Amino acid sequence: MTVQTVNTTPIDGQKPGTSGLRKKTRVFMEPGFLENFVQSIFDAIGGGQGKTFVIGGDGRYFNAEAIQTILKMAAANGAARVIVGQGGLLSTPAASHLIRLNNADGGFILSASHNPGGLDEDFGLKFNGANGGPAPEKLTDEMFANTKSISSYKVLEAGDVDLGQLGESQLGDMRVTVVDPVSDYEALMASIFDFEAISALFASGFRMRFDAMHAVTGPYAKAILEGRLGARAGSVVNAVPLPDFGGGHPDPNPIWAKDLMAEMMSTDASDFGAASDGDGDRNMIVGKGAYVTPSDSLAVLAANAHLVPAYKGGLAGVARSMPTSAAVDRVAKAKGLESFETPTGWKFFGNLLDAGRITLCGEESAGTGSDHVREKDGLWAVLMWLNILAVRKASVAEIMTDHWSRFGRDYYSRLDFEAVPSDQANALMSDLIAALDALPGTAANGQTVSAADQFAYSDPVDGSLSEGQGLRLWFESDARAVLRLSGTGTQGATIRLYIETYVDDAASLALDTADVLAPVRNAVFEIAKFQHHIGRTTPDVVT
Ligand code: VG1
Ligand code: CO
Repeated sequence: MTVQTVNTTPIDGQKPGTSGLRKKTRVFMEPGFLENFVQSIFDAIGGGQGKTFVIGGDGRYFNAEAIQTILKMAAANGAARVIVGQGGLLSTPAASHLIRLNNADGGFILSASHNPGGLDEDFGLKFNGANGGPAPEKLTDEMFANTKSISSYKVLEAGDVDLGQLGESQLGDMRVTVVDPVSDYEALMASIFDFEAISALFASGFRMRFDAMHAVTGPYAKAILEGRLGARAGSVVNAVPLPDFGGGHPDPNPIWAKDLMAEMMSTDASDFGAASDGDGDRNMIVGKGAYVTPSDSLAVLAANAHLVPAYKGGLAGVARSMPTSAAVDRVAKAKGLESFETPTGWKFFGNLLDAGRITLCGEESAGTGSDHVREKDGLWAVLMWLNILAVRKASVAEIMTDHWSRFGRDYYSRLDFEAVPSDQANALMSDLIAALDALPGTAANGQTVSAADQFAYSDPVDGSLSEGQGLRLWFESDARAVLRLSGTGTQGATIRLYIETYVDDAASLALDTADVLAPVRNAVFEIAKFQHHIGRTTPDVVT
């Protein structure tokens, strides 16, 4: 087996976005594309010599082939050892855990997360560091710079590694360990939660439906919920990971998890419903007739965390991404906890978690997590809810009503405008940025802007500054709107508009969200000139 140095030319790599690099699968499959990006990663982290890496993905189309390439490149770059999930599978949180558990130097996670998979859909690759978390911006900037100047990559000329077989093998001088993707993760979950209480809940007849959306969480949910905790057989649906996720979007929200929503809103609903995304880091929580917004879910978990063994000593602090509603801030205030507002993307929570400043964190996009790993963790969030339900012996709807009556309610919604021509989306944003300073005092649709800014974040741990992280508009009516462009799409631009408003009078806690938010929504359409710039005000997805 010889190491080959292959000459190559720079790729049109684009900057890794919110979560790694995402492209159409066919682009990743172009000769040299994946190789260029992987070599750019090795070069950015100071090479692979003597290092240990974790590798796995969400099982989407091209997963297995890409892993073989990365293995051969890791060997050629001098890596000492690689730990791979059997069949090439690892959920993002499980990969994060394996990096930490094995003191690895980092990991390659192959996923485009909630984006659809298949030859004509999306593929993605992200690199996580030794703390188990997504590479910080400084490192992704370096990777990007390397993709533009790269002239060669290294690869070992060798046959494929058998990823179906558990155990050890050699690839050149590199040791390859194929591990069960679930077992270490399951042990971690058992160390956090009261599995006895959750088992007793299921034994009492409690019914749940977990929709794995044909993505990577299936094997984890089957093993833990049905196998270990005794949820009745068939509780986990769409449990077998498929290369195209069965043709759907593995995005756990009421739009893409329609079947689950339909069941949970029906008369024969289970007691508890949940779903996860492509790579297993997101979660959707829904009770009988009661959908829980991710922002509210984070707040409820923060308020009830002390009921879960791993958090019974209390929380160090909490954090949310900027577009996430202020619901968790209210809990933090009541509990006297420090709370942080970070830019979108899990990489911004890493320093706060590492420094012990926060224990729980989350995003409006259905990502919730804690300091047990350095990624958001879908199944962990589901187990948090189950543990809390088991202790409180109340329904999801009762828990929500109780929460709002204590803290008030932050009505919340996100509107996505997808596949907008990039020049139009950019013009909408840049026009609004140019008008930002003059906005306070402006009225539209009966709503008056009280303040407006562009979010910038200065990391409290290392002082690094991240600018241009979204536009914020506050209204005199106690509402807030946020606009930003997605960093995970692969087609044109996606404009995300986030709207929230706070109420705390008892009579207003059970209103229709769309009705409550309509005045502000329409005001934003006017102020940001949606019709003029993109020719529409109807979003593709509302969550
Ligand atoms: C989206 C979400 C963001 C999340 C990111 C990665 O990013 O809004 O909250 O961290 O996806 O999640 P964007 O830039 O498209 O808004 V995952 O589960 O897709 O890795
Ligand atoms: Co994901």
